[in-house]
Amino acid sequence: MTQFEVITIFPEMFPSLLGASLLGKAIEKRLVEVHLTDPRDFALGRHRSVDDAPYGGGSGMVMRPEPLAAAIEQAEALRGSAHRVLLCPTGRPLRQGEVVRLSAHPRLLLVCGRYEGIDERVHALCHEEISLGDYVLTGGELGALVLIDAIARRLPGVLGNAESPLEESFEAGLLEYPHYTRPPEFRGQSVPEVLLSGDHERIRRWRLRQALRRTRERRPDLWARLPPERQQLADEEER
Ligand code: 4GS
Repeated sequence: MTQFEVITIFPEMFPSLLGASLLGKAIEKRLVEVHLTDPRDFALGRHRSVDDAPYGGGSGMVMRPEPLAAAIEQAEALRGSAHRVLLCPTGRPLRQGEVVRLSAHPRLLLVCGRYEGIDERVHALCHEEISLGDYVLTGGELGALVLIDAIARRLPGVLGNAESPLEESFEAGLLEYPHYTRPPEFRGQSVPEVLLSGDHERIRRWRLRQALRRTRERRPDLWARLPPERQQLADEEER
């Protein structure tokens, strides 16, 4: 069971994605809980503003610290303390290693940034910062949803038999092998003969070889981290 607290000024971005498919079932089965808290509910003043102009000048607005801190503290007061993660482009880039590490926390609080950025004093309230990647989004909400999805699918009971969480590429540091289903021939392209052979050991070795070759060709960064004895299997002869 993992509980997520999401701090967002756009809570309406969440229900449809959290309600569909495997994530929806995981929430139904209470394997995952997601609570949304809107900092605007804690904003004071006639305009309920959650942002303000940056000290020192410049373009864009900055999220004010008080409504964010009040939202974080209310969520934790109601349901318990949590590991606090700020979604922002200056964070550590999200990779499967981060997903595995964060999965160990029973409660995760995800703070979604908006506007030009968040007042630096809110960064100090969080345990760590995670970035979805080196591109600019309109806010941290998609990052929070990505984290919820990637963590949820690793929880026992979420995937069923349809997919296996560990066989998948990134946990082994490899890209996936190619997949095929019926028909055996499609627009002149045939399914590799080995997959129709019924020889499970031969299939396993072929798939590993394909995964290694694809990783070498497409992701030299991942390839460089593989131990030489794994790399060597890419050029192994078919027996
Ligand atoms: C990301 C990112 C992001 C940055 C939010 C500009 C609005 C935006 N958040 N990973 N202001 N990449 N945030 O681009 O997490």
